[in-house]
Amino acid sequence: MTLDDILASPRTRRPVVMGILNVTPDSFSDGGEFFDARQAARQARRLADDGADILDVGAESTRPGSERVSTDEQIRRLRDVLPAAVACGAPVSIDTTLSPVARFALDAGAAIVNEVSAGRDDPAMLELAASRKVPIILMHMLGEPKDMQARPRYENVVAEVRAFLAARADAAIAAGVPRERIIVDPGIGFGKTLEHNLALLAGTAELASLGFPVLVGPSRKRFIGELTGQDDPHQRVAGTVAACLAAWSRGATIFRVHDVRALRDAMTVAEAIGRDAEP
Ligand code: HH2
Repeated sequence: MTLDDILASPRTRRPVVMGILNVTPDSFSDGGEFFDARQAARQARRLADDGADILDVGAESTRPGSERVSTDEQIRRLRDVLPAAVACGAPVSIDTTLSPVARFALDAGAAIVNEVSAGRDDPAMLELAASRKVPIILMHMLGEPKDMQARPRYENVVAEVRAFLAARADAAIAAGVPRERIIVDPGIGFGKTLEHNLALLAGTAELASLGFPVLVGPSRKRFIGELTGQDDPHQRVAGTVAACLAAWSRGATIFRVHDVRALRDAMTVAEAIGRDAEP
């Protein structure tokens, strides 16, 4: 899929599968598995072979309670991995909130910025996306990873997340990012209880009504374990697929997941049913 296909997905309804590559020692479900550059390169290839339309590469865990990773350390972790990911052929997104890290990744061939602070951590990020003419993902988070799960509260979670995303999209547009290059994400698990996550997934259509492609990232997250009783994140694949299908039926089109093959197969079946049901 090209970047244009990805950005057109709300119109075409083609599901876009984003495969996760965490080059970290401490991510919540796969920390340490791909910390070694050679293993990370192998995983990038596997995600692409499994049908990933985007490879999302990150060098900082944002799991609840995590500490920040410096610019230098993120770049050190990414140096050998990014060229290998880019060589797989799918567009690469860089999951960081620091503009020097994003700049390094874009220079190495990344094509999308995945910004979980929606441009609040480092104001230079929005200008960077504008000047490099790349799509940017703006995600909602309440608080910071360090404290975000300490009693998150909303009056109306869907309305508040929608308003936040609209305001951050306006900030990106003011910094020079064209509206056609903005993707929004409710930030499943980032300062949200089980009920908040379910309301946001159920309310995807309200988020999609902003007019931007909607990305959701429920993959292996704790709320799935809370519902299913699966404590091991690797056992949350079926729950992840169900969450993505529910969001897809309500207008989300981009899905950030660890288990690409499982979601690709599910989406192939769901799409075929949708298509063949049309008269
Ligand atoms: N979730 C995580 C990281 N980056 N980016 C977007 N746009 N949306 C998400 O929901 C999202 C994200 C957290 O998941 P993971 O990468 O598996 O874990 P960790 O942050 O511990 O590396």
